[in-house]
Amino acid sequence: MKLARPSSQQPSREGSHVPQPDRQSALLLVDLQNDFFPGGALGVPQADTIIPIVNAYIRFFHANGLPIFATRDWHPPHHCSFQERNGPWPPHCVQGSLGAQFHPQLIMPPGTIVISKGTDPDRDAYSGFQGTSLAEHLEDLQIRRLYVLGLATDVCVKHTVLDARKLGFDVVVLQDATKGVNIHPDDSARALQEMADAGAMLATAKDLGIDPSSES
Ligand code: VGL
Ligand code: ZN
Repeated sequence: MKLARPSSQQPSREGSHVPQPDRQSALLLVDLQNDFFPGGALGVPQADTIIPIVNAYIRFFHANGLPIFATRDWHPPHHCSFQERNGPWPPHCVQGSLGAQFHPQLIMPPGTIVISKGTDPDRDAYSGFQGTSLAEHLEDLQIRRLYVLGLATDVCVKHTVLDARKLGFDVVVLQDATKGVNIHPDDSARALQEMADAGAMLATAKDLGIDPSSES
């Protein structure tokens, strides 16, 4: 991982001074794959309820000509994070499987940049920056601020956001478009606090002037 660029961003309370996306902003979708939705191998409770608002954010960024990145958990069979290898999780997001595909109701524009992670059989990667080219892509496009949404709040969203902050990106967590696994009931709330403590801003659609109920 590259070293941090200085960031002017200060820790911020929820909703306060949420910056509007500018030409150095990108949307980052985290692991919106079938296995993380209810009925999937590692289904996040109520994850399906965020799909309309995720699509609204995608439309907003795409309409403004801003880049959209999508990470995907992309494990080889017998990945070290699977229970068969004493890892914490059931098998999920195996490369090429239906469970590893993006949710069919997501409307991802052509040009969406897909970042695969967790591809090393012997290393897990909860962060979209870990072992990937995400940081280099963002630097190429001169992106300074990331708007982050997806699954799961308390696992991959959290690790991705914390890495983004360490790398010097400004981060806005779109908290109405994330859901957590919540192995402990307050895991998501704690994860959001941890991200805020690291200087991420927490925002909802209203802060960006997006009406989540609007279709197309
Ligand atoms: C994730 C558990 C295992 C995630 C990935 O995307 O949040 N969670 N692998
Ligand atoms: Zn995984």
